[in-house]
Amino acid sequence: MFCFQCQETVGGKGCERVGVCGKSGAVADAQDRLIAALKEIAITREPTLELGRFVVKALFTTITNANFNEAAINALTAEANALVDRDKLPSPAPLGVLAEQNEDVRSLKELLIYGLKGVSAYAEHALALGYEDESIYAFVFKALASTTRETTVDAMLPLVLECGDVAIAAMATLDKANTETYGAPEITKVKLGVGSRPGILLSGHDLRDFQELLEQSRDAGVDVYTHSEGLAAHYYPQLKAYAHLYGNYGGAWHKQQQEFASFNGAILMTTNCLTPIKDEYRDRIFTTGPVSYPGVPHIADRPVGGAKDFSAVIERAKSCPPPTPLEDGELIGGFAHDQVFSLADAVIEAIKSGKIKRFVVMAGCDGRHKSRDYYAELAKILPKDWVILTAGCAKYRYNKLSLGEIEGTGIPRVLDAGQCNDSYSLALIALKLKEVFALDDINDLPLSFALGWYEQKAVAVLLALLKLGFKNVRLGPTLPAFLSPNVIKVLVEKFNIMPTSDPESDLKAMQAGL
Ligand code: SF4
Ligand code: SF3
Repeated sequence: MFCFQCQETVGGKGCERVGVCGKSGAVADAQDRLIAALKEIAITREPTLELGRFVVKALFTTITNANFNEAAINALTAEANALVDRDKLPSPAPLGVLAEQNEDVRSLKELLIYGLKGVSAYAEHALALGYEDESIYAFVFKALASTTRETTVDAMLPLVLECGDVAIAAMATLDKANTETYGAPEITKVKLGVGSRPGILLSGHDLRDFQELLEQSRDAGVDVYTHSEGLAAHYYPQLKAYAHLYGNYGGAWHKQQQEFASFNGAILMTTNCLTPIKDEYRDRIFTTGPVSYPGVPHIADRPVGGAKDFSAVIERAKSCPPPTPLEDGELIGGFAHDQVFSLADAVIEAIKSGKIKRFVVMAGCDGRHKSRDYYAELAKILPKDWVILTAGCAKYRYNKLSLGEIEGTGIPRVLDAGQCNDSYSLALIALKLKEVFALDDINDLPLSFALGWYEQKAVAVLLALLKLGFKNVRLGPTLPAFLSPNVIKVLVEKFNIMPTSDPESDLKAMQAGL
């Protein structure tokens, strides 16, 4: 195996024996074979709706912390192989990351493929709600095929940047799907404590899974809690209308081994991030969609026109004791674009009167490494008249710190738009501010970045931000292992991408406008 697709890769270089994430060599190799088969589909077939949907689903399956099941991946590869038009295949697609010898070309090819994985995740969530954009499938095919044909940096770079456009399209489609289906997110207080009934814990990003489970469990005598990226479900009017959607339990994905144990109830993983399953909750965890784990029951896809059947999850929960409390209090979120636009006058007034001096985008992913304390430390030392804009699970490093409000305005200092895909909302908010203040360049806004990245959806979000014209994006806790020194040089020259440093130095740089 060789894998370096996530931030936690061994030694900041690559996982070669077993993944830090828990992925075995056999699963990594199976994923490589699946990616090669998808490339062969892309080379030999036109991107029809049916093929596009399949390729996107399969790409999503290979995202970090989703699928640990070699048999499930092999089944997808067999399906993929049957879709390849062998008569049109000039030669087998290269197998594995290291098949590309040139370090810089390899870097751009993998950057593109990881961007596609993120795009695919968002496209798949939108499709679950009946929304899709065919141009995304066309690009996915073109991009996958390019990785088998192109041999130069000059040929690959434009495709990587184009992937940013496609990531914007994917996030826009998902935003439309989520808001048209479940209503525009509203400012919402979410409970952190627990009730006295047995619970079901929903993790991952798939809102349709959440809604169907909420509907099916409404009279079952159980409470439903969210975990990690599930938190955003509370912000949607049509989801928060379920009285038994009780609150949020725990923090970001990497704490799940302790938190799933103390939750005591049934757990449903709808997407990443899943970590290796512990015995304490092995008999009460379920997977669905792209997630799979050996020996764990998997809730099947929904039949055409129907819903998934979550009765096994609900039945399992009924016999469980209620969750052990972890904390008390509440979180506030739901600051997606519509909600912030409706507060626009107050925000603009606060900027004009000097009550808000700067925005810092601290969105993205959380992760295991201690170095991510950086984000908590930075949040603590930011001036009281600075606002943090966030989306994704990165916020769990600082969203329980009671950072307060902007004095005299009632505007919280942490504005959480929702899941990582809701970074789209943050970009729309920034574009709106640019318009209101009649700026020519978005980089003239009083706005800094301290993004955290971990998996491949963050890659798609980053490419989208670059495409939207944002410069000076600070990325941490380390730069991706898959970026070669020369590719980093290009990104620095074109976009002034920079690694996070220590909180004090970064604060100084932000105060100086970076
Ligand atoms: Fe290693 Fe990350 Fe790949 Fe897992 S996903 S094998 S931790 S690089
Ligand atoms: Fe988190 Fe996995 Fe990326 Fe959706 S849940 S942001 S890491």
